[in-house]
Amino acid sequence: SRPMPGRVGRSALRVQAVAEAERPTAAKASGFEEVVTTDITSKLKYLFGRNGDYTNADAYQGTAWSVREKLIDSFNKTHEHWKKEDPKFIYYLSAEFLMGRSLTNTVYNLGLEGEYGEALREMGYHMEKVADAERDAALGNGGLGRLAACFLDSMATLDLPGWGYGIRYKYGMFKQGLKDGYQVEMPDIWLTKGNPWEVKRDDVKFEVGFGGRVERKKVNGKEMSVWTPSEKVIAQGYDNPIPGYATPTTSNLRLWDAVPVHEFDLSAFNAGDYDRAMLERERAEGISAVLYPNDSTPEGKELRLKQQYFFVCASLQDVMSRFRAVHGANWEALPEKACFQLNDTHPTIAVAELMRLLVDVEGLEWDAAWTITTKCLNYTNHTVMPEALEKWPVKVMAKMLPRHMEIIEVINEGWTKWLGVHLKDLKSEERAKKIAAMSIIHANPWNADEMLVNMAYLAVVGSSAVNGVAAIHSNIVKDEILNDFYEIFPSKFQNKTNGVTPRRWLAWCNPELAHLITEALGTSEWINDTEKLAGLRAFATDPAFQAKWAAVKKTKKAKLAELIKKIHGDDVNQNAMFDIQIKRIHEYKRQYLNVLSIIWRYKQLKKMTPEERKAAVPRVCIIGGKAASAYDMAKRIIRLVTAVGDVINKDPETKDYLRLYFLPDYNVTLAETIIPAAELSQHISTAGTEASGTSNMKFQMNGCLIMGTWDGANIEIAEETGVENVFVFGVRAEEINQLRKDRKSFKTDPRWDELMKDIEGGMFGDKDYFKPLVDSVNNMKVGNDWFLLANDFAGYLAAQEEVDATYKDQSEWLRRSIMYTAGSGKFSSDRTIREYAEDIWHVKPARPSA
Ligand code: 7GP
Repeated sequence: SRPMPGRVGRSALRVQAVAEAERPTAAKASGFEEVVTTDITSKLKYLFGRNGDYTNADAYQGTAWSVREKLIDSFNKTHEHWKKEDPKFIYYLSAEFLMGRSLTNTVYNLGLEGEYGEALREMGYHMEKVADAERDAALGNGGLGRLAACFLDSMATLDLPGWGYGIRYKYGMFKQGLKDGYQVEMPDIWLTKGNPWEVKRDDVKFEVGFGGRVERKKVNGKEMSVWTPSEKVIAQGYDNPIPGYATPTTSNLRLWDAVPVHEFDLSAFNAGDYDRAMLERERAEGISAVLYPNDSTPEGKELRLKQQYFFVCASLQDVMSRFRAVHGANWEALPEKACFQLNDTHPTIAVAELMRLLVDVEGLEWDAAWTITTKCLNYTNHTVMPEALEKWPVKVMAKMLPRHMEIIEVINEGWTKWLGVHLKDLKSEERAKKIAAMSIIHANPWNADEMLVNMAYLAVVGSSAVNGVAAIHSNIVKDEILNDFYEIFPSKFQNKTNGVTPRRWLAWCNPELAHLITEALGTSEWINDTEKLAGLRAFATDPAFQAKWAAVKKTKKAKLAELIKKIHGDDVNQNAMFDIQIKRIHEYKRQYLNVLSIIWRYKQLKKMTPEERKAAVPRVCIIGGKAASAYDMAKRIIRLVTAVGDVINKDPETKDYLRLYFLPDYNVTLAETIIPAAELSQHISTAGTEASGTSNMKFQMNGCLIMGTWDGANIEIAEETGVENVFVFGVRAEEINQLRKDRKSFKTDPRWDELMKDIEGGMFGDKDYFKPLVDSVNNMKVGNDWFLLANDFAGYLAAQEEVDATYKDQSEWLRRSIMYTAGSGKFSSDRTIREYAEDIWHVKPARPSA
């Protein structure tokens, strides 16, 4: 049976946006809805081979295949324009793109939401329910992958000629389930129903080799290194059009699928050896099969290096073949036409691969090739976690990529020699020490027999620019992580504070708030000019506006409450404060600290009389996030959250005042429901550990107050919002090193000791399973409580009290909430991308005509 027709809404926003924006393909004449209805109906009829009786999931397919055509019209126009203009391109190389869903975003970015919404309604469907049938494209782990997706949105919106390049994983980020409160991982099967958002390019295929040997040979009278790989696969390109907002530009994310060179081994097949006949296919397909589910944890698997080389090799060949078609072998001009951003060290093999392509394949001299390579490449660091700074054993590299290992050795020889000259004023012993410390190839500090290739060092030496992702992080990169390099190349180092797309993360996921903002500002231009949000400051204390603002939040809270009901079967008090922490589970992000404060709150409530309880601020606490499959401690933290929730949520004395829910399978789509409903969000990493954070920006845009440490982008958010409006606590990054040294003399708070005893004593069951968690923060043990939970605990509880007191004054809370959105202008990824384009890429907008 068909769903009931729903409300259309959003029309005021739409009318204004359509009027203001140049539209690529949207017919503005009335009657377009009928055309859309006819189109969707026809798609459905031929896709499903029947007339009518379509489910929401069917309707999604029909709608998506219809929208796809509009998208491709715009994509074709853009690429014809760019081909004609031949501007400089930026290529964003990233092992991860966390795109989420496409239907709503595409329809809205193209300005077609009214037409499609109404067409579906006429047909008896509701856009939101139809869109709900789409599976997330979850080709990323967390922040780094989602940032790449926001960047693509902004690049297209700003008309910047630029593509993303990555891997078309068959299985993306695992689906997270809960079994008895423990995380279970299930495969992300996302391609089985087809993907309307991609175009397979049968003409875009490149060979990628692995293994084998290298020989010095005379080729055309010239001594050359000739690499004969022992294994070859084909990289098959798929294009994923990326629509900009309020512009005719639709750019591209090109993802590579690994396929065998030969369908199968015919001789083995003829000899009846079916298994062997299929072997090549299996080995090839294995390369793009799964996304590594780790975030800031080491993953030394050879297959990961293979994936990295696979997509870098195909992407570079692709760019060079397009360059050659226009400019021939004039490779000196390549940096004027192409630059590459390395999204962390994952694509760093590009340094060696570009050298190989220029020297071995194109026959350039080494020095000329090096000049071109370093001009074309730039590197972004996304983490300070030492375990996530990639280092590949020389042995592994030499076996899998023998020619690249040679090239890296030559690069390193040149580099260390250059250093010797550059550091000639140092005493010889000191100089030798410095050079050893900066060598791209060095011994494993824990195993002197093993030599490693330090990918971050290779990236710095091979790039023009190196950047961190928030002001404090860029300083840590300069002063600590890559300090030696900074001292030698100070001008290479930059900061590019992250941003998020205000389309997906405000306008489209919170149309109610977007509408209110547009009404107040008298324009929807803030959607691509977020500095205009500052105009909301004028309304921050206006009671009538506050009331409307509060009403929107209430609507969004009701939606989240519905979801909680669906998942956990519980009704929650919608007047309670919605307190949220959603992000990958990691010790440095300190979800554990959050749980401890929730237990403390619970214990306080238990001690109160019923009368006293009535004066308490009720809270619904939500924690969500995935633990890397191999990250044992993170999995224990998840279990602690669910175990504490099981006790608290059932307690008749307190359940009206405090709840704790773990929302499983946190992903982009879930974030789009949670963030607009949040009133308080927690970003409580140990100072100096969270490079930036980006969800903090999404919460801020949606008027959610922040409880945070002086870390990452929290600092800049506080500066923009007014530090007095943010709940800041905890030690500062500058104090951390000393505190870690002094820990033996540190006295924990008695409340802390009490909580440790509660967990150890089995208050939440599973006490053996929780023992390692208790031990991990026992700061009396050397090396424990690395992330200083005990240190920050008292300050955290005090800040929590301040939160309660503020919430009791709803007009003050709403004033702050409005000030957050008003102060979020800086954190649009449009601003970030403009900075990259101007300071690093030197790429200029090139907009096709509508
Ligand atoms: C993340 C950082 O943890 C986060 O603070 C930052 O906002 C985000 O990148 C975008 O810059 N890092 C990762 O997601 C990651 O995988 C390992 O880092 C390389």
